[in-house]
Amino acid sequence: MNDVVNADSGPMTEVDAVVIGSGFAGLYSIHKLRNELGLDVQAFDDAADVGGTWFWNQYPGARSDTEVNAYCYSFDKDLFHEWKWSERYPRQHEIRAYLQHVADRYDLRRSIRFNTRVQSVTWDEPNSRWIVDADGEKYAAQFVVEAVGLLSATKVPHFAGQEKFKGEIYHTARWPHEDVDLAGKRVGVIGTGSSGTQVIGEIAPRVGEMTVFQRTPQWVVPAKHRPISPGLLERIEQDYEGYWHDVLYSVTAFGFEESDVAAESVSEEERIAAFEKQYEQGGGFQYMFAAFNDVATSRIANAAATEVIARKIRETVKDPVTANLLIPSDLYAKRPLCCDGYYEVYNQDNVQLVDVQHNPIVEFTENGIRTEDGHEYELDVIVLATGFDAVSGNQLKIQHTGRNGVSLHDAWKHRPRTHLGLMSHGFPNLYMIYGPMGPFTNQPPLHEAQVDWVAGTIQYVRDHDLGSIEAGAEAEEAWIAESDEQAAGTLFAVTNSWINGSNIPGKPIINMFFMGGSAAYMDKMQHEVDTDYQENFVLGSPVPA
Ligand code: NA7
Repeated sequence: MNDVVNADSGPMTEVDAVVIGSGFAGLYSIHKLRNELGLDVQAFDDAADVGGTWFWNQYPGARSDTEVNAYCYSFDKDLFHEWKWSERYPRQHEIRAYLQHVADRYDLRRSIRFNTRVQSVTWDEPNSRWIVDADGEKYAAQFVVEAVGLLSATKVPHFAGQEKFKGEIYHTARWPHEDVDLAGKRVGVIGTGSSGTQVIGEIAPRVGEMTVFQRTPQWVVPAKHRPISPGLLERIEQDYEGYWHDVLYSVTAFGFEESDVAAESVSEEERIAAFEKQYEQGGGFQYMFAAFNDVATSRIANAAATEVIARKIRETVKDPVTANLLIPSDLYAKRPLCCDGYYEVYNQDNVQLVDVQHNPIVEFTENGIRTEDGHEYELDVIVLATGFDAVSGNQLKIQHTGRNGVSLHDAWKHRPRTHLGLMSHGFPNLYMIYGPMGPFTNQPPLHEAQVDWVAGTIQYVRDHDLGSIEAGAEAEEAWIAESDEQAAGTLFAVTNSWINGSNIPGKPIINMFFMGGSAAYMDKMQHEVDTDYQENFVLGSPVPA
């Protein structure tokens, strides 16, 4: 790390690479670039510690709904062996402790400046490097790796009169780190996605009264939490390489066996029986991808999947009016949810469900929430489980100025644009881990695969003294076209959710993922390596001496 004074830009620190974020992807990026490639790396995180999404989402009930054998790092077998997970779906504090352990084990903290937000990154064309403004301090780096999180930019709707409310308001993704005492209180929850269902299920037994303000119900299957299957992690260690290869060369990279049978190809009775069985085994992605392979693409398969869940809701929820309100009218094509005991909550005497789709919230009052029918719900605490400006949200919070002074806001005015979900034309040497049009999969294994790919390109640029690598304009166009075509064949494209940006008013409603599956995505990345990046990238000129 060198401190230098640049005539144009003032004092700044020179490093080889800047990493933004210290969640799963950021930590591995620091390790890979610094400990393996030997680069001088400076990382930033606006949180007070490592963890990324698992630092911020401290709300009661927060946990992963990916089975833990695929929700961890694979790059070091010793790490896999030594960390002892306690549950099939680990809770937030356990995942955060794991990431803290990783930071310590690989001595990563010394490269991270916490409580520091990167405000802008500006391409310095003559010197083939980025000028990074981190809360006013300047850094110059040839490479920037943005590991800023797919679901990190919180969506906090502003309700009329919000400032009048005398109680406490918490967003699930900005939950205080100190204990929030909810015992005996009147709690209102707005939002019934993953975060909402988890928080509702967790706090219902201890609050005084709970009012759930539901705009759109979602299909929820049980998680069936249980200890990790005995011997599973040991069996994985016996064929460690083979296991992780199979995870990556699957469709979803979730580490469970995906079905290769189409629901459309079997009888209705067989369909229903398979979904019943899967429901009993638990798990949202399993329900969508392990029973059949066409739930996300075939309306027939989708209808059979929801028929079973709807019946379970009716069987579980005693009040038929409440049960009906909980049954979605749309397709099963949002991010699939799982939560134990969710529907059972509505049988508790202290829980009421308010349908704010037909009776919208009009304002927050001093004492609670008023709906259109004039009713005022008196509350002590309001929980906003209202989600995220997903996928592109965090990237766009950073002011990027790329080649020829073009901003990322302008380049992405009509839609986010990338090649491989990793690099955007006009922004050389700038990598976005899990950026827009990246793979629609379980994240940690793909984070590692993407960071390995990034490290490969950095090594290539340095070995060949190229200065820069940039996604080609045509390659970007082709990637967007291919991603859109694949997404158009799925039901995610016609269902409102953060997956297509429709949860944010004013955001372009557009495909934001590569839905061709993890294996196909891995092949795409490998193709670039095999062709020496000559086909789809612009390789820059040597760095001036
Ligand atoms: P989601 O899945 O985007 O859910 C947000 C919820 O909040 C959803 O039920 C929304 O209803 C509701 N919402 C949002 N704004 C409002 C307003 N203004 N009024 C009423 N209700 C509102 O976010 P999560 O945090 O649960 O999960 C996001 C991902 O994080 C999840 O999929 C995992 O991958 C981890 P709507 O559907 O918009 O009617």
